[in-house]
Amino acid sequence: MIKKPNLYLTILFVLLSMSCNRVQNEKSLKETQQEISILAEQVKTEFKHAWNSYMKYAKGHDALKPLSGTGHNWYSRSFVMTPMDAFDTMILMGLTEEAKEAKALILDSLDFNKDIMVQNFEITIRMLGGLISAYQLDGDTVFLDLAVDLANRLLPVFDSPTGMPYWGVNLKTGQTSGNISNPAEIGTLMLEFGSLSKLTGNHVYYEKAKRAVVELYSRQSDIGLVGEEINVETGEWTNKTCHLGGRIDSYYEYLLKSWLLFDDPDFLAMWEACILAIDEYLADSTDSGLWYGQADMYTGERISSRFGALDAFFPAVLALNGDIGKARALQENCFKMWEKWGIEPEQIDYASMEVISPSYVLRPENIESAFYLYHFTRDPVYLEMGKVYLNSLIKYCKTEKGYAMLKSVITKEKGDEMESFFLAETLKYLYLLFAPFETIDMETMVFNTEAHPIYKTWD
Ligand code: DMJ
Repeated sequence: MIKKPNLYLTILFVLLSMSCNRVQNEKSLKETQQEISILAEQVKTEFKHAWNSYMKYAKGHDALKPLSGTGHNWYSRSFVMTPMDAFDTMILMGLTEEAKEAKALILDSLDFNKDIMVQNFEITIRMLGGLISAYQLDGDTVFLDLAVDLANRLLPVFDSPTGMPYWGVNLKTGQTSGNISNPAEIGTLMLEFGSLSKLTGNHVYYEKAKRAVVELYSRQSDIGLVGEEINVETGEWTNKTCHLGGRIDSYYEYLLKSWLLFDDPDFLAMWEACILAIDEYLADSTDSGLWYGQADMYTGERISSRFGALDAFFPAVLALNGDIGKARALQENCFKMWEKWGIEPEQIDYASMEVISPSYVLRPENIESAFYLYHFTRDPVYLEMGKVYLNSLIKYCKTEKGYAMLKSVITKEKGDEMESFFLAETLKYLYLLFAPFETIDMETMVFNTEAHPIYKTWD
């Protein structure tokens, strides 16, 4: 017969080891806290390197070219995308001097009365989102005036027969262009246009952006999926592949976040229906864990096992939805995708773990998901991921003149491009992962898809 251990001795042993562990944990926690603060400072240093390089080589342009040390504009004139995208990151990081520089550049240069055809989606998420955050964080009403002026110039995009927005609009003439669009470009306007309505009391922005989403949603298939391309004039799908990657990604993100920001139950209903279909047809439980692949929007049949840097936003959305188990499982694979090549490629085939598209354009999504998961779980495994992301960025992308994209994560050959979202998102999420929790109150705001925080300041 196995002898039962003496109960009192067992309790004493457990209590003793608990108190030893506590002392050890307190010690390691203190050490960890110091290490975490150092990491946060290091991210700030890297941010300053990127910003100072922009100021030195590309001041006033939309973006820095980090190899040639020159500037680049998206259109025939600059809309100072980099300062606009970087401004609220500077405020969150406490970089007061840099924020002053950025604000001066924005206020000196921004004038939307230009005869230029712009892409509604990119201008909305970077510029309109940036202006709204800038107004909410800085308090200067000039930012709000600029946001209103810009939004009014963008409004003609919604004048299609379906109410779904055209691809682009001329900021001066209001002429629209591009009748082929996609769920991301149609459904990623609500946070910016909706919050502008809340801040100004003018409902037109909320109504137009919401109608676009509802029209898109009403054209999903019987099994609840959308395709990759749709004609906004006829409402016909021109590409029937559903997935979580580029062209669809932030449509799903905004359904959930619009519910959280506006308490509008229509968004909750749409989100709940969509996540069921995503779980049913896109989720793929494989031997290597959980992935989300591509499926035919009508039959639900799997089309491919493509997944990439853009799809890596989804653990963040799952975590925000309270689905921590799935979020953790997918993030494990997102991190594997990063680690396998030392930095993540744009797209892989998760069935073979082969690279399909080898570039890395300094994207944030993998880091964003680690940030959300750390926020909700406090599991240090996500801090460890953060260290890996930071070291990879420094090792492979840092140049004398900024930070550069990689043409290939296999060869690590650099390209002459530093997207403004590197300052808006990539370094912001990395910083927030290591920064004190009180740096951002996640209960009162949501991040737009360009990581511009939008605060719920209304009832
Ligand atoms: C950003 O402009 C946004 O996050 C968008 O939703 C997707 N692409 C980039 C970052 O990768």
